[in-house]
Amino acid sequence: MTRLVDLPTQEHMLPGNRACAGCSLGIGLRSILKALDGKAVMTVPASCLTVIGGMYPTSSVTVPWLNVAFPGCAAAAAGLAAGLRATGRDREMTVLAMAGDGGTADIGIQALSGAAERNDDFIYVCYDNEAYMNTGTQRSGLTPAGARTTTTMLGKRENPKDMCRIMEAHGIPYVASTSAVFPDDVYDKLARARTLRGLRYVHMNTPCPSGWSFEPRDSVTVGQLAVDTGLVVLFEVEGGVFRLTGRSKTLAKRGKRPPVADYLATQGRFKGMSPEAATEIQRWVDGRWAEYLRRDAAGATT
Ligand SMILES: Cc1ncc(C[n+]2csc(CCOP(=O)(O)OP(=O)(O)O)c2C)c(N)n1
Ligand code: SF4
Ligand SMILES: [Mg+2]
Repeated sequence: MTRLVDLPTQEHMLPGNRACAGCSLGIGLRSILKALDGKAVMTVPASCLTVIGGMYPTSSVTVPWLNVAFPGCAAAAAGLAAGLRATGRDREMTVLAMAGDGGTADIGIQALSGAAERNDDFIYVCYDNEAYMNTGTQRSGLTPAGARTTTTMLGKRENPKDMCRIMEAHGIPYVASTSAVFPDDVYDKLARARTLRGLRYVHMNTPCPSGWSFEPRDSVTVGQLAVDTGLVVLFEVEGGVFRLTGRSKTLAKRGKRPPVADYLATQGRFKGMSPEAATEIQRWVDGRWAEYLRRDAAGATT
């Protein structure tokens, strides 16, 4: 694993952007662009990311970037990849489609699924801040159970979709789960994905102080606690072989995780949740964690 101090020093994000104070999205994007060596062209639908990349006439990135319609991130990336191939430039740069959880798991899933079925040649990163944040925190298909949003005033009832499983079911060459607050893990996964061809999917948990209600200075600790409790798991699946990575691998060896209640207590969006609801989430996390351990041990394809 690449150590933090060994990440390339060249920056492809400029100092300063228009995201909220403490937003972890900038940390994640910075690591992603380092891994791609700045040789990328991006497609991005309406989202908080648009705010970082391009509120005309300013931008915080040095790579070419297309703002596209909300459902069309993967479709636009497929077109770009085809164009680069047709002009013999597909080895020169990576096509990077990057969308939020709403733009991926809800409105963009049709274009993404089609591109995965065709195994179109681009990297897709879903940055998951667990709601429609740019429009004021409405629930998405990836909002966790119990979280209060402006459309789930009493807490969401359903668990989030498992996007990585959905993407794995398409049989694509690479699927990974990471967190924006672990730049080394993000970097390694994008660097690996860059070497492969076809559709590569990376899911990046992205703590959001404004929508989750915590202090901007706590983004990294909140994101780390999500991983330590097992709510967010760092892993990759390449050629059907599953393996835990980074902090999740360490946790698996240690065999002990802090309770999910520790994580829930860090954020205003879970305030007022009943102990029974918290126990239910713990049970859900424990079940998934056991499955991840089993798959890691087996290097399994199922
Ligand atoms: C077709 C369409 N519907 C709705 C919108 C309004 N809209 C813009 S950004 C956004 C939320 C995006 O949520 P997500 O993809 O999770 O990204 P985030 O804002 O959380 O970063 C919505 C609903 C739109 N631009 N286009
Ligand atoms: S709403 Fe959340 S994800 Fe969007 S810019 Fe602010 S902190 Fe970042
Ligand atoms: Mg979102």
